[in-house]
Amino acid sequence: MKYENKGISEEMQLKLFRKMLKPRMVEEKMLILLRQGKISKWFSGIGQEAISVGVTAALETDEYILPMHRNLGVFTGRDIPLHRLFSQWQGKANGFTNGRDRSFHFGTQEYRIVGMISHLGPQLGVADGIALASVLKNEKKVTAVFTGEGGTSEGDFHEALNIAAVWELPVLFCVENNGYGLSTPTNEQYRCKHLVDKGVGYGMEAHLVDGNNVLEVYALIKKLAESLRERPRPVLLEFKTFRMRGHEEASGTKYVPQELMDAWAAKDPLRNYELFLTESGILTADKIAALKAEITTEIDDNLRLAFDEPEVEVNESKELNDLFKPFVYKQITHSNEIANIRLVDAISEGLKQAMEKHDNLVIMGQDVADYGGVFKITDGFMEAFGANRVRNTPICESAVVAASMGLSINGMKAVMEMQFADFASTGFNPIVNYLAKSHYRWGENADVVIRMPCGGDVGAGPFHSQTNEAWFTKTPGLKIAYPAFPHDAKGLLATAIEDPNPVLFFEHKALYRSVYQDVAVDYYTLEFGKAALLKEGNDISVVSYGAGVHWALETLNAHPDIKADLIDLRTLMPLDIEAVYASVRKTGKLIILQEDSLFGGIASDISALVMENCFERLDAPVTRVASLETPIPFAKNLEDNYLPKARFETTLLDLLAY
Ligand SMILES: Cc1ncc(C[n+]2csc(CCOP(=O)(O)OP(=O)(O)O)c2C)c(N)n1
Repeated sequence: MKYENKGISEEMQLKLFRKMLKPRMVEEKMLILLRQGKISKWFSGIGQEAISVGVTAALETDEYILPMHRNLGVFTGRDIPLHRLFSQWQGKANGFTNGRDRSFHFGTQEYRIVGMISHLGPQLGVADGIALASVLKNEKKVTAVFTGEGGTSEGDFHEALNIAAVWELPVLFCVENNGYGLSTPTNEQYRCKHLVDKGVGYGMEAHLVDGNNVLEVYALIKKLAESLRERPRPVLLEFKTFRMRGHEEASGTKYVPQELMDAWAAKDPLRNYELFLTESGILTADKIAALKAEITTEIDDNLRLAFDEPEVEVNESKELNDLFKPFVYKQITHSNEIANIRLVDAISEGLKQAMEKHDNLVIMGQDVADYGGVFKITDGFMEAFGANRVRNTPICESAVVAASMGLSINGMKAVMEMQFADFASTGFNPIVNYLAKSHYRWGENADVVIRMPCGGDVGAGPFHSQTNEAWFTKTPGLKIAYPAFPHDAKGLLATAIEDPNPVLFFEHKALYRSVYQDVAVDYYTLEFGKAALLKEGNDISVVSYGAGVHWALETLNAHPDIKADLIDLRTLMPLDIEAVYASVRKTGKLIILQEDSLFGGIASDISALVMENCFERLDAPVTRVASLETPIPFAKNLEDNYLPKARFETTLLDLLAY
């Protein structure tokens, strides 16, 4: 291998050697411990150290790096005390996740490292969000994100690179091409000659780099980082290297031809660099021995600390409490000035006032800028707040959700408009796996609200009419609001934005322009987890949310003889189940009306909870009314038949007669 010092000082050349030696020696120790059954899985980065080490050393310590499972050199390069890494890998409290996640699946703000989730691709979009925040804050910082060549086949890679290019974000996309994705060789992964050729397609500067040559990696990244800080733009880097061990230790390397192993063994980044430094007179055998002794002592001392640490304690209330970042609701009341406005106006007004209140709040979504969004909620926002804070996105829900997370990591707030709630399916992974799980996993909140225009009775067919809250109520770590009235919508949206946790905010399209209410003109908040009692009566309890509330009202208004409690849940997570219990204990009968199809919806859980907690007080089976178990159809008569509106009346009367 050929090394050129590229003007790098001897001191730095030595530093880079030490920085590569350390992860190599840590790994060698881990492999021994693995064989002794003292640690669980291990993903080896042996032979790839020059990339992690070169990139990390070239960046400032306050610039974010988003590493993968083979980037131990990023973690050691930022001088994380080894015992904390060892505790992390042993699932102990001194690690970074309180034993809640394994291996490299963690981040740490202290070291400006944001670890991967298993799904590989989402962190590429997170890097976009972090870089966007740096640009908006005028910080002149670069963000580096890693992926293997296998991960480049995911849609997330395309989405993240495309956004970074369109928005000129200072992101270094570092592809470590190590020949295999698990057992899949590159010729079964992609068909272009080099992955770096894709840079042209994204309109992005791109470089092919010898990933086993630490001086080349360091010099190039240093030069690029300096340039990107001054002139923000993304760069695609393909580092050619090789995975010298199995995908993870247990899986072996049988499928890798021996010649390939031998050829790459000859290119070992550490041995070759050691040879170069020795031949240049920068390193001596004595110095190498001293360095190894020093690192061995560091490893042994730190391992002792980790092994001496007790197993993580089980504390159920701590487990539950750590799901969300603590948020103390602050009630903000309004003056008496009111206006009679529609749901759509209330949401728009609430959002606008939140933009005025939080100058770190950014709105992102398709067509939300000049065009004002397809429902015109953000009409005029771009003029009021500028194109930096009201951002049109390309059509890429997954990367925009991920970028929202990145904004939050880097100190901002994000509201994403999902053009239609139906399209959350293409952003599903980062919602349920990234936003929902980050605080529980490593204490990082997701200060993100996703607005979800949803619902049927609009003649829009299976892909523009779904009310898909049940996809998310199942997932711990998400808060969910589903207002039915303008006053609630405005106040709950303000609270959703104040809350530093991820909130899905459902807005029923059929109610946007049909429901009017007197709404306070000022900014105000409403507390989550508080149902509203819209009607009071002793005959029966009716529980619903969203459009269902209006259908129930219509039915009850048509039957003034029925004396019912009508409960509008307003938020589904947290769920005000106590309000439901209190009502059922009074009436003895409960009917739950849900717009979505029946199976697996929140009505089922409410029913189960009431059976479990109010059984003795029930005079009839809890009854659920919901849509048919089919997709929602287009034609008016089919849609009317699908929706539970008509069935509600007959079921209500049957239950009253029980
Ligand atoms: C979405 C998803 N699909 C599949 C996997 C299983 N898996 C984990 S790592 C991996 C290979 C990744 O290959 P590459 O991106 O080249 O990185 P490398 O492991 O080679 O460093 C696979 C298939 C996963 N974690 N996530």
